[in-house]
Amino acid sequence: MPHELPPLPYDFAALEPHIDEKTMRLHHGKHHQAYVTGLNTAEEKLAAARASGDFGAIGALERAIAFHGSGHVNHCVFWNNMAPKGGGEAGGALAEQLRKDFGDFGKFRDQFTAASASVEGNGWGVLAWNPFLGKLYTLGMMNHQNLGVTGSVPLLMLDVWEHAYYLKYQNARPDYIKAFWNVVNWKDVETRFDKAKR
Ligand code: MN3
Repeated sequence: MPHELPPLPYDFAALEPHIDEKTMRLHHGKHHQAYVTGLNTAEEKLAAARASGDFGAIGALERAIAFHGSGHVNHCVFWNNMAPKGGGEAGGALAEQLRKDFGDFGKFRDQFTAASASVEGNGWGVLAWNPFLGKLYTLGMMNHQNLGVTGSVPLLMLDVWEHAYYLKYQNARPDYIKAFWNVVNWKDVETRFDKAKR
């Protein structure tokens, strides 16, 4: 079964004024769609390689699946990490874990902001839970697909590719990151943490 682009969980204009409608339309309909298409194409080629027994391109195909597959998954997490009337601070068990691993919510927010701002070129700011080490980590992730410590589960993801903010914020990535905190859907992040801990 081919992968499909899921609809946004809110209207394209719902995150205004923090994230503008035009950016959301292009980002979801063009960029995210391209990762879904790229993943399907690479999986078809890999199936053809299995059928023919010619695995000459397996390295390139697996890299394409890692890139497009991660692009698809990351955007699915990112859209749901945001909501109109979002913002504020984390609650529940996540709030407790953030205090344990970062000191307090403000220190976590500063570290996540710095990690997101520090990404060279395209990438993501990530808060991830590592069930093996029992700890939350932040990460400035390059492209779509390096997730730091093996086995980490992404909880909160901020797209810092220029396509995510350039129309409204131009080169001012720090302003976009600041605006992001107003639309974070903490209920969604808390639910992801609760599931990842189970
Ligand atoms: Mn993107």
